[in-house]
Amino acid sequence: GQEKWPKGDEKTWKTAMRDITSETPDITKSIVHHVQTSLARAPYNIDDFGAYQAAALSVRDNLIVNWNTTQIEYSRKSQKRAYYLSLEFLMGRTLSNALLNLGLLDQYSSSLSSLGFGIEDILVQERDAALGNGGLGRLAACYLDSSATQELPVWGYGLRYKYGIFQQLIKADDGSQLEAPDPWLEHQNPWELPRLDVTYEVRFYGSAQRWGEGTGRATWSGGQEVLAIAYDVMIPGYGTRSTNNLRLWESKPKRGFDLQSFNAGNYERAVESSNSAAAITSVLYPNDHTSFGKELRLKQQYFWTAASLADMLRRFKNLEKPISEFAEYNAIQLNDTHPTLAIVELMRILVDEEELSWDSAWTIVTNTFFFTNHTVLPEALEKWSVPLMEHLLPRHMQIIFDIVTVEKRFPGDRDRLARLSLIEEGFPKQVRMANLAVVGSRKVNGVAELHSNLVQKNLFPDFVEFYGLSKFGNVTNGITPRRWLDQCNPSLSALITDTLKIDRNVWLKDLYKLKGLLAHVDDPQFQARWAAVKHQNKERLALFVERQLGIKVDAHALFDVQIKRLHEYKRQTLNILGVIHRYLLIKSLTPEERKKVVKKVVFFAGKAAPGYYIAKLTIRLIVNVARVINADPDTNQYLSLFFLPDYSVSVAEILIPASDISQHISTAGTEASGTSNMKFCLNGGLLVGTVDGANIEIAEEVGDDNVFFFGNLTPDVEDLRYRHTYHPIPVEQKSPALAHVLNTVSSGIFGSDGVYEPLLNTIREGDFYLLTDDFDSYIRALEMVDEAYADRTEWVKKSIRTTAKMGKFSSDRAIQDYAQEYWNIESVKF
Ligand code: CR6
Repeated sequence: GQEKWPKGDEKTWKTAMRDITSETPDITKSIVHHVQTSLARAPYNIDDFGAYQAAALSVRDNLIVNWNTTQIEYSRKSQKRAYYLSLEFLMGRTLSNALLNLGLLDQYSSSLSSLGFGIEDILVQERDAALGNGGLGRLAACYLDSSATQELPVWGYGLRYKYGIFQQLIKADDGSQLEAPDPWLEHQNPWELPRLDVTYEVRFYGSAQRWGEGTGRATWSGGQEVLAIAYDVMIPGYGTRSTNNLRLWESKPKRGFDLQSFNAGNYERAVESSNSAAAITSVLYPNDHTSFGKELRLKQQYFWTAASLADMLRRFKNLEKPISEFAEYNAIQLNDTHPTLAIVELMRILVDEEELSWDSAWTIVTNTFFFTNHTVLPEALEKWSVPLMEHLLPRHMQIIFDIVTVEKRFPGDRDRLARLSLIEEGFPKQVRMANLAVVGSRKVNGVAELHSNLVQKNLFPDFVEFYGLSKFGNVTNGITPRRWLDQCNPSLSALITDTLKIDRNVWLKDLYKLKGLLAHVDDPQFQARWAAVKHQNKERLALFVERQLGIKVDAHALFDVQIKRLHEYKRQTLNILGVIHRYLLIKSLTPEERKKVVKKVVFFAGKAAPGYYIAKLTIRLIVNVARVINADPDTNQYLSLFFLPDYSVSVAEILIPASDISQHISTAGTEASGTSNMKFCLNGGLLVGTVDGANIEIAEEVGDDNVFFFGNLTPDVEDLRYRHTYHPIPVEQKSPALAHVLNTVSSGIFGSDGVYEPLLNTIREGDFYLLTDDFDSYIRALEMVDEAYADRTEWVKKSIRTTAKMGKFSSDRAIQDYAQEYWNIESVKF
């Protein structure tokens, strides 16, 4: 291999520079060029971070060229486009993905090496772009990758938050979560292009005056005007030059300050108004599955939808088509209810500005929008108070009231229409955004079969009755195999390519090709290579943990992983109580009996919303149980436990390839889909899970015998909850094993003073998430995992079969579904 020079070694750089001749690879020249010009630094002064920046700028040059070509082709062909409106895009790192998609990884690796740098050290210099909370935001990122890869004219629209999801710190003394800001833009971000010339004015407050009797028109004026500035993030497709755009908006005061106040001698007030404009895009709301109704959040939503629609309109007008054809050229996907105001904003533009009749405008709107629901949990369903809306967006509130009255004109009985109501009665009245999204969209979908059924049956049954079933559908989520296999698990990718004897770029674009692995399941040599790859990934994780937490990890043990946002419905509590159960059990065994114990390392990672008390208490319990278990010399060779702080896309890329088993154990009917379950399986990890979300479809594909299912089923949940309320049975009676675990925690061995009582009481009283009902069956499932793992050959076969049957879960398939069944767009080839 190539010799590795010390970082930023003066001699290396100087030699490399002196030796720049016509023979020098262009890539090397380009990196050096960026060091000297873009970074304005002397090459011998460059550290790993500088080398990362220069490499990134050099790669970006390629992207810009492809991006421009693609966008010109889109304009030239004037085909229908689709827009993905998402308040979250959880992109992670870009450099390695861009290198993979451009097919330039090897070249950059050797150029950097000739300059004295190792590619691995360079890639980890990049800070994650973490503009999202969890699955919903990462799904948006996977969909952008798949759209570009399939050469589909799809743009994303989002917000350029100055601070992404908070950094999670674990307090040394008591193990609780602390939040710190994520200043990801501190250093120049090479992956975005500021478009200082692409700006729109967005209005807030003011008043709306109706005019044009019977037309529904009005003029909205006064209030505050804020500027939206575009930043473009290039999204390269894999194995194609096609490069799409993710446009993120930044807010700015329209003028440096409010001149009127300034002239009146009120300097402070003038600056205040400019601060309030900049505040709109300052921070991502760190809540997953909860909506608080905060004014600033509503401001974000309107600011983003208004700027995005204005931008789409401007692009559409360049086509010189009549406005009545808007929906023939534009499809807009609403990622959850967050962008629902776009429906109202498009009505405002069409009625007030384009002066279309209400009915023509409504026809266009309801042919343009598509709505994806991502959860049935009531606390996540957004509602905005009518007084707040009237204050912030007076014209939009009028339009919503008009939609209500106009919809009532349609045939159907009054009662039924009342139930469709967009306005919830009460003090104050509230606008139900999900209902508005359903009424204003052409189609509504959930994110896995079970979830889409629940959307129809439990969330919107009256709408199903009113509009018919054809308005409702399902698109099961997917993940991009580029990032979630090739990039995060290069050894497995290489083994697959070698085994299938087809080009990597073929199976990475047609994931069903993985089926070809089935022919090799019984080949002992292949099994050994497969197992060796998993082991290597476990060693990589062990090293990572040792560096982070200073504790050695046994890579020969069973690796059991649960990584996701902390939430009661996801039941990390069930998992940690199961760990305690295992610990107590091992302690009760004789030395002879212990020989049969399957050695296990349990990993947790995930953030809790800063205001979510019970979720934060769960983290604290996990961290403190880990401290006790890992320090117990009597048992720690059989069982150890880690909570990895500050979970992120990049941390997931290390954890997922290393897992033997992962946990997806939500109360049945609560996890809409889950997407990490797909990532684990694609990397040959098996699942222990409930019959919920996409777990069900994964089992359909890979076979029931390769998934460890447990727990109550969705149809029984309601009845069980009813019984908890009206015929409660004490935990001691329902599950003596669980009662013992709860009492052990209460006894104070993981921290005294009753700190965990509020958490334990959620189980002892009410137990909304059914831990008492599922605990024993959960423990049995984990025992079955142990038994299966004891037969290592069988286990490896299960692992191979699982990966082989994951074709369905490529986000390429999901995006095809959207493109064909919903958006009606075609790829643009050039
Ligand atoms: N939290 C669902 O809970 C789903 C993703 C993406 C979620 C999860 O099951 O896989 O969306 N929902 O569809 C919301 O964010 C509201 C999630 O990420």
